[in-house]
This record gives sequence, C-alpha cells and structure tokens, in this order.
Amino acid sequence: MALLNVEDYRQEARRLLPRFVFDYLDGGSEDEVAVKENRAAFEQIRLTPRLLNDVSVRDQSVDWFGRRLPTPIVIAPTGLNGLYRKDGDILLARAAARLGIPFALSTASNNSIEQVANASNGDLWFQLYVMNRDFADQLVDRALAASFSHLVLTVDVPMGGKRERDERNNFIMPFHFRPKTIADVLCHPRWLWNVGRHGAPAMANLATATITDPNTQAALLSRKMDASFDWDDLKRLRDRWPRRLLVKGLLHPADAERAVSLGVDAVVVSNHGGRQLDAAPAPIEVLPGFSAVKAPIVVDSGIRRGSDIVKAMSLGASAVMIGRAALFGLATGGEKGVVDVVGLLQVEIDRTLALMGQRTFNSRS
Ligand code: HOC
Repeated sequence: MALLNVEDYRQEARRLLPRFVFDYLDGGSEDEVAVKENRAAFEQIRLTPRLLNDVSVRDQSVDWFGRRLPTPIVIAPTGLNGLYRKDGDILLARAAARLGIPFALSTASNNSIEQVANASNGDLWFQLYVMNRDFADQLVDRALAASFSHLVLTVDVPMGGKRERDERNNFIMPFHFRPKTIADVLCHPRWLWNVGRHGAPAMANLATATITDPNTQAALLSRKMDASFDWDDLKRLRDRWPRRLLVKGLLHPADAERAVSLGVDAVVVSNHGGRQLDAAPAPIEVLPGFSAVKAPIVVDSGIRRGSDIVKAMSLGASAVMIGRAALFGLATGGEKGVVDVVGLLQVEIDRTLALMGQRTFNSRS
C-alpha cells in the first residue's frame, strides 16, 4: 500500500506492531477524550486564503533563537523508542539530523544520552523527568557534558495518566510476559526482527538506557515522579542549566508567563498527546491565549497534517513538536520512515502555504 499520509503510516504501524506496543504508542488516558479532541480541534480550524500573491517560490524555514530551522518541526521526546526499532532513539536522532531539525531525547530513552550524542551530529535536546532531585541533577550534568543544546522539563506528569489500554494488555510495571503477550509477539515476526533485544524487554530491561539505576528505572517506568517539584525547583533548574530551557506541558498562559519570568526560554503548550489529564483542553484550542507570553511557544498533540502545522503557526506558534507521527514512521521504516513522514509533512506544508497565498510563515497579505 502506498503510504500517502501520516494516517497511512499509523495503519502500517498498527499492522506491524504487536497489539500491546501499538496501544502504548497510540493510546491515551481514561476515555481518550483528549486524544480525540486534539484531532477534532485541528479539524475544526479553517484557513482562509488570501490570493493573487506570487507564491511561485515558498520557504517554510523559521527562526529559532537566531538559527534557521528548515521547517518548524521538532521531534518530540517519547519514551521507550526501542519498542519500535532496535536503537530507536538513535534512529530518530539520525533522521532529525538528516532533516536539519532538532530531536528531543526522553529521560525514558532506550539509548543513553551519551550513545545518542556519539551516534548523531544533529541538534539534540534532552527532556527531563524528575524522579528525584539528585538524579535529575546528574542527568542535567550529563546532557550538558554531551553537548545537548536545549533542556525540556516536562511538568505534566506529577503522576501517570490512567492508561487503560496498557492495563488491559498487562503492559504495566512490574512487567511480565503473559501467554497473551507472547502470542501477540509471535504473530509479529517482522517486529521481533526489527527490535532485536531492545523490543519486548524494553519495559523490563533498560540496559543501554539513559537511566540504569534499578530503583530510579522502576520509578520512571511506573511514572513515580517527584510530585513535589514546584516553581522554586524550576528556579534552581534554571540556575543549573546554562543553555536554552523549555517547560513542556503547560496549558494556562499564566503558568507560561510565570515560567518565562523565571528565565525559561520557551514553552511547549501540550496535553502530552492526550496521555495525561483526559479532561485537558486541546493545546491548539488554548494556543491563542498565549499571545501575550514574551517567549516562543511550541505546540504539540494531534498533529497529523502539514495543514495542522500551518494552523498552529497562524495561531501564534513558533514551532511544533511531533511525537506519534514520527514514531509511526520509525515503526514502519526505521530512520528512513521518520525522514519520509517529516518529508511528507513538509510537502503538505508547502502546498498549504501555496493554497493560502503565503510564501513564508511571516508573509500574510
Ligand atoms: C513507561 C515510560 O511520556 C508517555 C511517556 C512517559 C514516559 C515514562 C514512562 O508514555 O506518555
């Protein structure tokens, strides 16, 4: 089947992955209302073209702190990327480097900070979960030493969202193979080949991961974060990390303004792809409310089309993050699959700009 859009890649990933893996990737929390709303909110936005402009040449590049990104896309931090391909984090980082866009490595990675830094020459960002403060400090120091350019503190996981698909599939800690899971795996031999040793055991064995300490690993995998982390801790983190700092997971403009007042460089408006608070609003819906925030705003959750990215940019975003879309590409075609998915989003952005009568993201007539 020709893979023409992100949904085609999703369907292909569904075919290739064991059910418990696809559900972990695709699923949200509780009734998955937020997952559905994230899509519905994008679909409800209409773009009104302004025509009779010369759009024979388009340029979708954007400025990011004085640097030119070829397209306003950042590959979002996602946990357990080794579930989709062996060395999934490295493949994502390499794909991003080929595309000239940033890749954010999750604290819950299957390849370590150092491995990813050694394997890629692209722009690397590190996403931080705080399970305990001392350990978080060590991660920050490692990311600094490995030349990661941005730190992305995720703040919307004081505890895990209720992932009922994962519970039904027994994809929970402590992880044990059950007969149903084994049957699921055996029915997907291509996946077994693709993941090698990183796949099925990724929940139970993170030998090459960023976090190897068993207690911290267990806390991370059961999403036992430090729920006492607050604004004072953010201030301390700001003092510790000298490069660009982003806070990810804010949905209220007042929180964004407070973060920026503490020296945070940019904010990611996100509901974690509908995987945390199921009652959360769609980020794209609340995005216009962030117009007074004096910092770049990145938005994620529900992006499946280039036109979604044009919509986000026209509502005030400086860039977007894609999570699941990149992972559908990874699961389907490895590094090339990620490049292809981002490539098709770029082609869709280009076409949308032309149809909108816009040459660039700044030129609106
Ligand atoms: C099992 C890994 O952001 C998600 C991730 C959380 C990663 C930490 C736990 O699943 O939404």
